[in-house]
Amino acid sequence: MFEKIVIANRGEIALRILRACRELGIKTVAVHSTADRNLKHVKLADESVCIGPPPSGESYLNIPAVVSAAEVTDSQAIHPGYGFLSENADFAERVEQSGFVFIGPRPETIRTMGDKVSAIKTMKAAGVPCVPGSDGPLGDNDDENLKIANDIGFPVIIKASGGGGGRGMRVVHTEAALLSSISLTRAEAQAAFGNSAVYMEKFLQNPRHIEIQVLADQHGNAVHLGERDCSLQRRHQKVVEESPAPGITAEMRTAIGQRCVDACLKVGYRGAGTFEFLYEDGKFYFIEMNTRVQVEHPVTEMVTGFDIVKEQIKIAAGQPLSFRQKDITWRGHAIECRMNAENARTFLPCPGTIHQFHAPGGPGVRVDSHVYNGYVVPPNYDSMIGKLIVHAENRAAACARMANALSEVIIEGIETNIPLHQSIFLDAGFLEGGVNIHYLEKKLGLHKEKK
Ligand code: MV4
Repeated sequence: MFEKIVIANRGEIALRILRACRELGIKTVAVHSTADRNLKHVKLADESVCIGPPPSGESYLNIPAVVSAAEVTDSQAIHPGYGFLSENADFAERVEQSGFVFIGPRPETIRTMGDKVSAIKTMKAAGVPCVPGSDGPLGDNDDENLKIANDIGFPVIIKASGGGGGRGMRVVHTEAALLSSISLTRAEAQAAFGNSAVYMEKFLQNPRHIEIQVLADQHGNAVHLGERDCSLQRRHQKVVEESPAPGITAEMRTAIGQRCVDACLKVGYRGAGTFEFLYEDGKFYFIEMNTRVQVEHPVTEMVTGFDIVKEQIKIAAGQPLSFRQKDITWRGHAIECRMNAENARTFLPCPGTIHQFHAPGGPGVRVDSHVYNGYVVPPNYDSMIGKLIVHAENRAAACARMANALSEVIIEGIETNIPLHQSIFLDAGFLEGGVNIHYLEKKLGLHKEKK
């Protein structure tokens, strides 16, 4: 096992990684910006290194600074968390070239999955069901592109290969709008990602977002930990996540989970990963793979009992998975609410000082948060200040537990989305379960009518 690792992140996930390290007897190095000297994990870490000023570009995204921190502290590995450098193949490569272990997949895997055309091609070849589409980047032949769209059937969606997570996409409803939409998406993709490659898929109108968590070691073992339903989102920001997904049977879980496991083995996947699917009319369609630990990993941990972050570290250290697929069972239901420092009406970030913070508690309640009384939410980073996770015997009990837990939360000094969460846990449609990706925006009245 590693003796010492660098935690190349901040906030709740940095604290989450630190806790995993402590349980594994690994020393920790916190790297932080000047704005983050007082973060909880910086105080708790064995060592800390300031790597730059508040803007992420000059600190958490500064590859030489992060690698140097590993060098000066004589660390053996780097955990990237989520966001920042976590899915940067060049960073993973630099980490390994410098003689450290990157706690995540091989750099080539990160590169393949970062390019959405190559990710889909890889997964399709590995037997993972994908959305009917162009099966590759679109060329410059207008007639060919019109034929592809007509074969798929309108509406279609044009997506940037360098995009992902909702960036660089355009829905096209008619043949008349197709060619200009392709040109426009191409130009935007070039400007945003330095990559003009775009591809086409059938546009699914009312899908749910369901994803499969996997773990794969370096000894040819891979397992899935079931699914999460992340359909409740606003502007591609997830708001509530849960596991299991309402209505997904054990048979369906095994069927799609096994496809993901087979794909992991086929591509030589290493570490934790997430297969993102759209789910509509009883069918799963792969859209993207995330090669990092995800914000919502706790709901999977609560229902399976496995510690995903500890498993990531053990896999990176070369240990074989200590369990097989048959050892994995799912118990009860878990739900996560992302707690954000944001304005209730505008959803704009609301940085400032948290004068009072009281976390809820009791059986089946977990709070993953780095904040404390007097904590200052800096304006430079994501507005998420923590996650409230509940676990109970079934979905109804979990919803009731969440409503109670939300009523116990005290966060004073800044505005938060706790009132939004409270309204969600009073919403009949949500409480029924199985809402689609448009549900929350419709509820909030943000749904734009089609022209
Ligand atoms: C789609 C889609 C419908 N059909 N692809 C948005 C985020 C990115 N990961 C993929 N996204 C979508 N891709 C096809 N072929 C609808 C979305 C989408 C969406 C997906 C998941 C969660 C929320 C979403 C909100 C709007 C659109």
